[in-house]
Amino acid sequence: HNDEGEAVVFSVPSFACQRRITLDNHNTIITGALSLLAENAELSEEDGRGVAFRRAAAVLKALPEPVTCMTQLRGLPCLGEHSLRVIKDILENGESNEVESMKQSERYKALKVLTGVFGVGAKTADRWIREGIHTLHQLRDSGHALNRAQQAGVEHYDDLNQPVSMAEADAVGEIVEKAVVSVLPGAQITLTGGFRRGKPSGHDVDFLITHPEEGREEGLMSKVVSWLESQGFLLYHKTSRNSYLESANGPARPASNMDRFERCFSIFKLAKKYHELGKDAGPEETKPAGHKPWRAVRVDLVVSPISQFAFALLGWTGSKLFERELRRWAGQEKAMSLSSHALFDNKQKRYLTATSEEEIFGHLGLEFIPPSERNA
Ligand code: 8DG
Ligand code: MN
Ligand code: MN
Repeated sequence: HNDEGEAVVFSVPSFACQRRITLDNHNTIITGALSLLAENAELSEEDGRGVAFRRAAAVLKALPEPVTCMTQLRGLPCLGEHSLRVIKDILENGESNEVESMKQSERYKALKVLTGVFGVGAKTADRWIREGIHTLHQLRDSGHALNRAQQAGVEHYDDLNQPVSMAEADAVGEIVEKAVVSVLPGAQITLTGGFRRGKPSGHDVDFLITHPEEGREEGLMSKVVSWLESQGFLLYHKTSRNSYLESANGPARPASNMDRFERCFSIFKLAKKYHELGKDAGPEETKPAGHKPWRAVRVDLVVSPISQFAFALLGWTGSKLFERELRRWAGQEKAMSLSSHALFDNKQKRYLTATSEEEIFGHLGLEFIPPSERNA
């Protein structure tokens, strides 16, 4: 409130990649509600609506203090009629009717349970729900053939739906580091994803691997994976060549060296630390049934040649909305195409190289936003 006792009117730039969004959110009830609506839209394969709610939430996350009345939101970008209605409801009633009833709906609950299985996306979940499958029990009894990812997802369901802590991320990092230097001394690993943005927990742990000498990283992924497997650290892994058409917004022209970029979606078997085993952890015979001395953790590994490292680092640090907004900014405001591999200038018809994230923001005419402020 200013001197006249009027509520502050906020001002926020249009693109999320122009804002500094830390984890210090002053409007968690509103952003939580909008994020749930976004999630529900995504689970219903309505991606356009999903993005609209994500953008609205990212505007609220950028505000320096809690919203108290609707007039404060006048002139803010990305707040559509629907989002404004939800915000108004929360300001007046403390919660949104629409969101609360959505959370209670059988369809939403079933979508959450089924897409909570690693390897199950919105399409598959929707098909199962239409067959009357709403729970894991019903899925098991249905006799549906599950692919390898989904089998692992069902087997490790509880572990994979429990957040990964920073300490666990560090423990995974030590293992990956050991694997990488064993198979290629001099190779470097960098923590990316939510943990690089300072999040205290995550749904997985993301790493980017490179070598300072261009080309030395070739074939690295399969060696790292073999090492991890031989040491018994992997419960599941699927390595894939990067398909350059990974996103609809990717550059139109692939560069020649793209096929060297590999990634691996995996599930690690991570030993629990002594203190995590529980008060009753003792000799094997006295442990309660079902207590195991390890947990399953989702880990994403990406290998990038050093020439693309800055783009890969920027692209795998997130948040997902921040990345999307960076690409939208590049295309709409700069006539450039940004991906996790490169930045192409459509007017100059050439690639703009970069060896740091700072340089990429510079090419894009954006102020540098550090990872801890990319939590859009
Ligand atoms: P969380 O795991 O803590 O829930 O959050 P996160 O770390 O932000 O999410 P994430 O799902 O692990 O994704 C991390 C980043 O990786 C995100 O910015 C987007 C990026 N990413 C994918 N899939 C792909 C992909 O197929 N291609 C590219 N280039 N980037 C991707 O998640
Ligand atoms: Mn992650
Ligand atoms: Mn990930």
